[in-house]
Amino acid sequence: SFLSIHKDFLRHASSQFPLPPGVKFSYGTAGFRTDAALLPSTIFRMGVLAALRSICTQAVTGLMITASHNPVHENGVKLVDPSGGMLAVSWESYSDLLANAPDEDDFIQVVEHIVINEKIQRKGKTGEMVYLGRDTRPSGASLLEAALKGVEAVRGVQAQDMGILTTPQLHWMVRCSNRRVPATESDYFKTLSRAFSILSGLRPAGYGEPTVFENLIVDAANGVGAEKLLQLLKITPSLRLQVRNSGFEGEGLLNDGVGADFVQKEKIPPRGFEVLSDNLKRCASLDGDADRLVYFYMSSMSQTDQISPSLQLLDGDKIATLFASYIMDQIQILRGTSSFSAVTNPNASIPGFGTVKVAVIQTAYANGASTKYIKQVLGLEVAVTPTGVKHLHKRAAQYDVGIYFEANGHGTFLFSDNFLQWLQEVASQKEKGEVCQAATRLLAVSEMVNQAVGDALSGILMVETVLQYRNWSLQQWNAMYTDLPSRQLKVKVADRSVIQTTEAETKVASPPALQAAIDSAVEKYEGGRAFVRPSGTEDVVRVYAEAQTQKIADSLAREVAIQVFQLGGGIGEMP
Ligand code: G16
Repeated sequence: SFLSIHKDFLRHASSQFPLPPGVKFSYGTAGFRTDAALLPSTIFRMGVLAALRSICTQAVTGLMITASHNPVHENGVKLVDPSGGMLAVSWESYSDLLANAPDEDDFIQVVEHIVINEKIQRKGKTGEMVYLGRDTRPSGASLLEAALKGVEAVRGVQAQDMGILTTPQLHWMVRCSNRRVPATESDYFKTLSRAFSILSGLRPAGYGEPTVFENLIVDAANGVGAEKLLQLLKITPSLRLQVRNSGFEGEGLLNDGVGADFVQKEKIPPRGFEVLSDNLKRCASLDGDADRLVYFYMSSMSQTDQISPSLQLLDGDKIATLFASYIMDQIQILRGTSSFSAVTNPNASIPGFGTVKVAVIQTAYANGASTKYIKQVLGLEVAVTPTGVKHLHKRAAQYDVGIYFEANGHGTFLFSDNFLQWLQEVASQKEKGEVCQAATRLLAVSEMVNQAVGDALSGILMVETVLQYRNWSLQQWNAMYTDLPSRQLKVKVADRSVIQTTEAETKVASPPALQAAIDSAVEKYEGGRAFVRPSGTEDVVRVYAEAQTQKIADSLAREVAIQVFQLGGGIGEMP
């Protein structure tokens, strides 16, 4: 069998990457993530797993070395399935078993278990390949070596080092390669840029001459997104932006007071932007591996109720809403009705296609005002899943257009093949005028958005496209609806796995007293909402609270955090 040929080779290779003592690895929300020094054995073993997944599916898989928004001394690994999405959830338990196998013999046993359980057989074909990528972290190069050795330890599977990339680029490459379409990094830039140009040339009549807005100032979190954005800019001159916090010589540290996670959670401008505060009319932040995006601007309007009155955040919910409204506009045109009506009727069908199923997928973190707007004004279905794009993506794939976003700025949208095929036909019928244009727009959008995973670069192009189309400033976009004030906190506990949740993470199942305590805290405030969940990327428990005023949201969050600390085994300082 496959194993009897290679067992000794695998055993020998794995002996070079011993498990660090006393560490328990856990797959988490998006793969393993911890101090980089602890990771060589895990990354080697994930190389092996990515190779096994490739043999099993007879397709290219991917392995990305990144810890995204985490501090620079940490690192991690995200595995990419042949579809371009995250590793199938059913394989996550194999990852845990492999990562924690104490020695070579146990490791081989787990490999054997996976091979038998998944009925993995060599087909002798050449499609067995793993694409490897890494972000800009200093520990990335040696960890990539470990991954490479892991893939190659499964003899016959090829490892291809794609170099320094954003996470979404690697996902895109895996997806395209398995769909037999050009999949190099330069194809990525060309595809996005071409679609952006098509869309810029397809502004609708009736929205007036395009306004020339200020350049977009992008905070690249001192990460990999900076260099990639500059490359995109080079071939897309009509994109008007400047990159800051690029992580180049003399600039700051990765994710240190910068980036989408920081801006979204703290609601204050990233480091390096303070001095510009008069000029911050159009800004965006990426995270460390450029799979998240938020927009913001500084407003001179003082809102006394807010801790940081001047930063106006346009988070993942606002982005999802902007995109959903644009998609519905195009669907209205395809129906032959005006593109200007605000309220759409999602049940009406398009002549020649039938009902286009459109939905927005969110998590419990979605601001209540966004959910209300999507349901009541856009008339769309909203589905809720647990945190983690792997859950949202799967749900979004059930629709003709599935738009998914987490409030933290991670998201994208997916088109069904059926709908795309129909759009192709309509787009080829020039005599259909506006209808043909709307179909052409949606086809370009389907090329420009990364349908493998959330992608901050294609996200910027998409936001800029819709703003150009509507002639909107960020203020006008922000006015679509007003966010309910919210607050997020982190609580350190001895073992965050003691907190278990249910109902898409909106309720605590264990310890039971905690949910009762949250309920009684929430009850005190009309319209208040709060939930807690263990993070799958950081060693903390996350607390989210939402209320009618910022002051109440802050106290509710604090009250709940204290309960987590007391009932969940808090350590360190009391929140
Ligand atoms: C990852 C996941 C996201 C998730 C985020 C935070 O993002 O891909 O879906 O929202 O972690 O997860 P948690 O709240 O469990 O820490 P990233 O950008 O950090 O890779």
